[in-house]
Amino acid sequence: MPALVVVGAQWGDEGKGKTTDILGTRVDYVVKPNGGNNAGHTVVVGGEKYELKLLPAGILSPNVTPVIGNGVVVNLEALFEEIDMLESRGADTSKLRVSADAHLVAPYHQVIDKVTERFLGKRAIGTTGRGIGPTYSDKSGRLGIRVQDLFDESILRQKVEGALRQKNELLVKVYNRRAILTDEIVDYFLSFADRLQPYVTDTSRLVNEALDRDELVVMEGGQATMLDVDHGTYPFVTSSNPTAGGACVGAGIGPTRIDRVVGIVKAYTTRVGAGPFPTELFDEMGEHLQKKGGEFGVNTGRPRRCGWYDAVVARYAARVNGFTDYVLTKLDVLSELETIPVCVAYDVDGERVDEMPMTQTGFHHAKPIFEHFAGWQSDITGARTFEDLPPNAQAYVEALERLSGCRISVIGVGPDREQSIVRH
Ligand code: 2SA
Ligand code: GDP
Ligand code: MG
Repeated sequence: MPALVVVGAQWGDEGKGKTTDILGTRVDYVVKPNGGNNAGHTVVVGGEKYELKLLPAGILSPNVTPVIGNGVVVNLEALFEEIDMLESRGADTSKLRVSADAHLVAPYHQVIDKVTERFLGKRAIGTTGRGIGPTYSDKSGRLGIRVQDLFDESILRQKVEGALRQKNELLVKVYNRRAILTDEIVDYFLSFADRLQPYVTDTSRLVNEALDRDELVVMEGGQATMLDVDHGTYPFVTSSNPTAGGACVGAGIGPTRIDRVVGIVKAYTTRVGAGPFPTELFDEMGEHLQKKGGEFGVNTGRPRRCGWYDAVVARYAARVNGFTDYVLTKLDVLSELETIPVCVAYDVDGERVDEMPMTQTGFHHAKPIFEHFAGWQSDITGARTFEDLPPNAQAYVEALERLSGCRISVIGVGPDREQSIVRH
């Protein structure tokens, strides 16, 4: 089997980390193609909880070579903090490979992220404050600093000088902050160079050669479809392409290499940060899902907004990613509810709409049209086959499958590696 892509089908935190971790036992390479330390994956292995931000969750499987692809933005402080945390808990991180082409998050990117949010006021995005957007802006604007620049001091200095000329204009004149000195930033980056060097690789070549040998490569997308800068709820998005096409760009492989595109979808919906969310709950039911599902950001600790499953979003995600399979997670969180509403279409200004509205205005006006499904009153965390699930839980899964544009191949019934039902 060649390459497989794992993509969030909603607004993130669907359980992508757990999914790559489960696959990990059979996988040779896990590549992170986009995002940075704005991500947050919780993986539970034998009752032990690991929280990963920058590193792909595949790092917890000893046979896996974890790869940070060219499409990632790397915060070096965060990288080594995470490596140290894993090493102190007995994990082996020596196989990690980092693309020489990946861009680096500089301290000024974090400052700009925070002040931009403040200046946006009511229109703030609710970013993680990790400098992700400004780093991707510099990448597109050709003012970025890349991993390879750490190994050529004269190039590094020229690039930092160029970037700071522009940043300091903004920081001093617009934001009334102090100017940042070139030496400060050059010294900051160089302080990581020796430690980083052994990990730095031509990762596109590495991954393509693994595929040539018929090894199994998983691309673990960060964030999610609805946070994609092209296909998400712009401007309330992250600044990369977490969709399947972005995984090719961010890993340096061609689309013909990809065999399966797996959408990870929660049995309900959550969102962190600002932006439209048609099925959002503002009552005790929302609080119930938040509490029972443990819906708090791994990275920032922010409470996640909660709502019902949105099949319009799922169908849209299936379309823009070309999903071959779904992994449906957190079905156990819905146990003991009497009825479970599912959004099957929207009412947009009095008109029924079955597909994602074309415009931002249309989506902001979308009101959910629900179908109601009967709940089940028993604990399902011990289920290991589809038949172990109570009939109403089976019917709920089958309804989601019918409504969401693709087969559901795996069902999550708890956070642990073992708590999964594999159907296909
Ligand atoms: P950014 O920081 O520029 O990427 O923020 C832009 C938007 O993208 C959202 N975003 C996320 N949404 C869900 N989960 C994310 N990761 C963490 C987690 C979040 C946390 O796994 O829990 O800990 O708060 C993530 N990363 C970015 C963000 O909320 C903005 O809406
Ligand atoms: P990611 O960003 O997509 O990797 O997801 P996160 O790790 O941020 O959030 C998903 C959370 O759900 C984590 O705390 C997981 O441990 C947990 N989780 C994943 N799958 C399941 C499941 O099937 N049931 C339950 N109860 N929790 C799950
Ligand atoms: Mg997460």
